[in-house]
Amino acid sequence: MALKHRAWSRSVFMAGLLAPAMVCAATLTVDVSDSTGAPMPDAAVYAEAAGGQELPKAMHDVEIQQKKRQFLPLLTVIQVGTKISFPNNDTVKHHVYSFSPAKVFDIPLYSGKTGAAQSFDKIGTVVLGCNIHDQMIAYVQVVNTPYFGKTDASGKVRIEGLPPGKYTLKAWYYNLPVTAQVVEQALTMTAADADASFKLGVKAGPPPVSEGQAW
Ligand SMILES: [Cu+2]
Repeated sequence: MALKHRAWSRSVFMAGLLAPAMVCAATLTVDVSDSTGAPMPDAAVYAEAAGGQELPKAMHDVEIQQKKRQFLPLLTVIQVGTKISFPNNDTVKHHVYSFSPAKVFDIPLYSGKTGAAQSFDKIGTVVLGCNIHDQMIAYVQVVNTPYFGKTDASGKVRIEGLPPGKYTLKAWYYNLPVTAQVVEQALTMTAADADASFKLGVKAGPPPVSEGQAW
């Protein structure tokens, strides 16, 4: 009797745990293309709350490496409040900095794993540079939602676990004009998976070298 009772409570407990994820969260697949219709990799895509709903915090520490005198990856999307560290895998030293209003910081010349973690507490775009190597550039898009991703080589991104509700779906790309770098559309999620697409007004391509780092 005791055993049977325990099994029953356990299954009720498990159903309670599983139900919200199975019933209420859906996957959004977003396709981003450039002005010629070609797939656009390395675009940030994120869904912000538009119905006044509280979104969860799902922050994990992140790394931006330096390898062969490049930052890896080129684009990092994070939820506001996330920490990023900057391990240096090269034999040369790097001096990582940003002058962007969303995060001004400076890690003077260092080698090895000592690129101290920085906390990104403001929403916006952070452009990273290296004081020694002008060709080094990377972007951090700091967003106010846990529902984000970046497009792969085929211009696609899947955002999982979106609860039903109203959102503003945004796309950001480094080569869009600075004053219009975020493109947005309204999004209503139900319990069903959904698709969306963006066509951005520039051609997909590598970021500008050096002069793009000054802001
Ligand atoms: Cu460097």
